[in-house]
Amino acid sequence: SIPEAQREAWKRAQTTGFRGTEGFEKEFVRHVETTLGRSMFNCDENAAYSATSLAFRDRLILDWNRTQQRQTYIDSKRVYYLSLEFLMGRALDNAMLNIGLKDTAKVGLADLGFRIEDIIQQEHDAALGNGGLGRLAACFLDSLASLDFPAWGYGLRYRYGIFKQEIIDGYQMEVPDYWLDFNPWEFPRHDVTVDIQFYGQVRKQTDDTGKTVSVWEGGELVEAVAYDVPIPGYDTPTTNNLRLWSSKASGGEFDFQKFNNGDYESSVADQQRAETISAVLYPNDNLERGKELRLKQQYFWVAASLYDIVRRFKKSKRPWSEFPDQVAIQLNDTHPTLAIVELQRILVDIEGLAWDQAWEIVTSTFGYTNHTVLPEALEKWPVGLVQHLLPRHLQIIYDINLFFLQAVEKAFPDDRDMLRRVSIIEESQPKMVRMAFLAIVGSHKVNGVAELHSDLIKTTIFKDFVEIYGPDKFTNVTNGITPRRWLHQANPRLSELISSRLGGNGFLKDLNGLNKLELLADDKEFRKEWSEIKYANKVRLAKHIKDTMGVTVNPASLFDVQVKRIHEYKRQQLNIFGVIHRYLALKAMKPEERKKQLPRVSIFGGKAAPGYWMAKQIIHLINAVGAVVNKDGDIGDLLKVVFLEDYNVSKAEIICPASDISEHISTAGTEASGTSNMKFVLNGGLIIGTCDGANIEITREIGDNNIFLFGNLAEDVEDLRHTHTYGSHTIDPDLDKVFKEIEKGTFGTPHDFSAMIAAVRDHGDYYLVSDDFHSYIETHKLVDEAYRNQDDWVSKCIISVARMGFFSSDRCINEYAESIWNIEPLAMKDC
Ligand code: AZC
Repeated sequence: SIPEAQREAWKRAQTTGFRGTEGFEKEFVRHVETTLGRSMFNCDENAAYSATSLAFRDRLILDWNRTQQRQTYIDSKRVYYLSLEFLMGRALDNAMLNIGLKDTAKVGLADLGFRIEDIIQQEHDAALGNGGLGRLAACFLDSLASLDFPAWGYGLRYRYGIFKQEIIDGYQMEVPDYWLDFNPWEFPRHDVTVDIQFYGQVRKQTDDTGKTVSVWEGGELVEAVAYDVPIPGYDTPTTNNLRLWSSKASGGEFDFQKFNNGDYESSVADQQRAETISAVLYPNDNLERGKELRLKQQYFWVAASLYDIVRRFKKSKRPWSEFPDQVAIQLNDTHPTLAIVELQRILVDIEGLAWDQAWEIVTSTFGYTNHTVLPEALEKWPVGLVQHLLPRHLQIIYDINLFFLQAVEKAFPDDRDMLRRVSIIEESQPKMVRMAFLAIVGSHKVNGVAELHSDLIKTTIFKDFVEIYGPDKFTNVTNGITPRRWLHQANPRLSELISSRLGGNGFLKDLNGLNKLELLADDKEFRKEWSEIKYANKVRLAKHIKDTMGVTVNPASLFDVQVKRIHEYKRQQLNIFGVIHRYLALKAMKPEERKKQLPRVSIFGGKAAPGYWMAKQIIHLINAVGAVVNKDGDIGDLLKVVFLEDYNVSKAEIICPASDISEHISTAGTEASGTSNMKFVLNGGLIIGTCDGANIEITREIGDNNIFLFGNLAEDVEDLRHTHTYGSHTIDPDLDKVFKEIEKGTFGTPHDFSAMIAAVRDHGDYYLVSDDFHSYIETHKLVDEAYRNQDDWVSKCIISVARMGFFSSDRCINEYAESIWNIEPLAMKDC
């Protein structure tokens, strides 16, 4: 650092970042003219976006520096959130709002000839995630910073985020997402690099003290380079860090040896191979595909992050035993589970700790969050693959397993089968490493993400582990969402209305403050303003639908929304079958009767994993139905069906505020939590849903007369499935009519949809579509009826919003901090 004597000069020269409008304008023009090399004669909206972002980034990074210096000085415990996905969405609007300078920028931009709304629209989403798991990580970062927790996120800097979805002739097409073209929000740290080793072999040797040590040698090195993304807290100077690793060939551009030998191509090929590691996000949601490159990604990221964390800890010169007092690491699903093995390797092989001492440190450091009980999503890696890629790690996994199984055998001497069931190594052909079991054994806490889910993991997939460790190791932390992005940013008018009535913005940091709204549920004037805002939000979405999909929808209709990844367990097929049923019912009516019906727009959106054929068929059917219904003159505005292309975070910010009712209709017991259910209710929409995931707790909080629940319960699912397979299986007669209509060719070539129908009719209806169809249809009738009484409907919406305080990710993060991380906030103002 700079010598004492020069620090005064340094301080005199320090910048503080802009504050007022004038300051913003100066920074803006400076960036346009110098950083971007443009002028007032060629500054388009995109350049204006870049300059605005750079002005804000400059401010953020100053707060970032102060925050990091403070945390280092105090040497407080930090939490590290390891996630392969961070679905951040856009950063500019969020930064402006969190820092509290949006109005300043708005005035400044207007002075200089731009509309802030247009500038915000220029930004490309940072889409480094698939769905709920990735978006949860992003909400957590916002809460951690807003609550002043010393926290870092660690992830991968994918060159390609989730693909862009195009709908062509009703089919999904995937287009690469070139999001890094220009990203003003990241700070490349070319000086923060780590060499990551792969392959090679392990040699045992005896050290000076006579101890046998393992040396991992040979193989190849890939370099990890850090890119830092500042994460601003809301209404606090605390600015945390999201560090994303990018891969490149170790030791510079390319192998000069090869180059000089005339082997130019292969030297470049090495470079490209190294860069492949962080090239692309795997586009699966709730599905694991066991690809070697994915395992490489996982180790690359985990090893670089741990190197960083350990380096930081070592600076404090504390004894290793204090590591868990300084460091908490949360594993977002099993993807970072190798971190457990890597830390044990660092402590034993490199730092020379005894196995047991190291293991005590490791298990006190890690917490593991499970996000799914779906068997196809539980990670397993072939032993042979792990051995090839990470030979020393496989040995350590075997040792961890050995000591674990010895303890189990001792505790359960009469249950021989227990060892087979809980072994980290599955004795299959080929043998597999069960990552979830490794994560449990290597962590001190395991949590699910909603009450039902946390109960289910204890009674199903991890049942044996509850017996082994006792119930206290397993806990629940119900998910939450950040009200800053999902209310204040996405729905500024509603946020403003609420703060005008509550006397300020306090609810954005203490969401329970919303409960005072309940007194206004019957206030006519308030209801009117509330409805006007909902209507305006629907007009905005209707415009978006028109602009992007070319379909005209009437904003006075009931907007019925299902947006999320396309998955059979989420049951978009149930929804579209229900829509067909509605269409047939309308067609069968006499014109006078038809006129009395409530107009509806069924809005779908979501990506299918490129290799998930059935999900793609579902998208196709939705579009095929839309194509017929939307141009049916008998139907007109009574029913429109829209599939919104390329659903992502920034589109969710338009969609959530515009929904009247949203669908969260997974087969009971399959959706761990769901978080969009929370977003929709917080934006003044009601939900139709099954007794699954967080729907159950939402019901408990807002009251069962404010939600439309239907369908079989989780406890009955297994029996129903058994009956389908071994007993009699009759299809709901209304659903059968829907199938027959599809088979008649009403929605195009019937063959295209035969597999979807067969899944229900002939293949055991695993997702209980037929079992739940009747109550789904009946419940939608109740929705129609309820919507007709607008006063009542709006009151329900207000009461629901008033009772949503529990679902703030702030509450959720405070629970993690207290019950898992044992960590305290460190506010800058306390400094
Ligand atoms: C999702 C769950 O499906 C969803 O219910 C939950 O709300 C979300 O995590 C956040 O906890 N899971 C995933 O996205 N992916 C996996 C592998 O579970």
